[in-house]
Amino acid sequence: MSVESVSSPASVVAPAAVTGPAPAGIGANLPPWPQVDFAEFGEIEVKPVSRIQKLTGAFLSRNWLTIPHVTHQDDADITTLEAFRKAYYEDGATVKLTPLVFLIKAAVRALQTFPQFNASLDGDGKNLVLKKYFHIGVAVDTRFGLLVPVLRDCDKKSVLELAAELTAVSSKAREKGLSMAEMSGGCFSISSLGGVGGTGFTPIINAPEVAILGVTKTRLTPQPSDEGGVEWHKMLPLSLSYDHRVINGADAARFTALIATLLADPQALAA
Ligand code: CAO
Repeated sequence: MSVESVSSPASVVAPAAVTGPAPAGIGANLPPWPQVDFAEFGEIEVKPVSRIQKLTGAFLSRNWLTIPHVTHQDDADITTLEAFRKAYYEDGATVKLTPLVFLIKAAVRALQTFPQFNASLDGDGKNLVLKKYFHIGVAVDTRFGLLVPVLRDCDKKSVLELAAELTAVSSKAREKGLSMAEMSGGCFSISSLGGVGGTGFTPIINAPEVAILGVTKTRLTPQPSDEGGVEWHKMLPLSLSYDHRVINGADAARFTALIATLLADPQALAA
């Protein structure tokens, strides 16, 4: 699924990214959608598609059809990070601290190292706009549909500040929805299904961004120990979709590997 920003039902407006010309010819020669009388085959119920779903669906189709996506898969060893989180909770935590917040910090460092990931193609595709700010969108599953609040200046915020902001903004998204302002200006998005499940997926890029990181459920994996035996490590699957017009596969592999390396040292990310 895409994480294109859409607003709550009360305040939907078209974001700037969809006001440009539609790419010529794309989808023009496709056969018509099959018209089927499903009632012929059994009992059915018909429900209208919500305004948010229609908007999201349009963005999804545009992004999927117009961006040459590649999804790179990797794993991050978060055994130390999980021990760090456990110790944090045992110390009487007041703020909910999930792996996602460390991913935001790691993504910022990776964007600083690989500026072509913190970029957008301009309207006619002739220039790459490199951003010097680090605003990260986070996909939130709500009753309105998928909303993507943008956490601003993540390079300047601590792990705990980001954790508190993520909790507040995801609660707001679920209870009231979000304004376009709260969902605009993102540089890079993260879509975490870790609390739900899965071993990997293909997130659709949130145009005009050029990459998105998908995360699924941590799993225990046996690894050879230094003593020649086996030890169990907590591995976090990472799925990075990138726009192949802007990013090449080797850089995507380096970017994802750097995120994995950074996650292995949670103390440094929390500093
Ligand atoms: N592996 C295992 N457990 C994980 C995990 C992972 N990768 N990531 C989070 N968890 C755990 C959390 O630690 C938490 O456990 P506890 O309650 O015991 O602490 C539980 O799963 C639920 O986490 P959460 O979902 O409340 O918090 P989060 O920070 O991980 O995510 C949010 C917040 C808002 C991103 C998430 O709730 C959400 O909406 N995810 C769905 C996004 C989505 O739909 N993406 C698909 C879009 S298609 O591209």
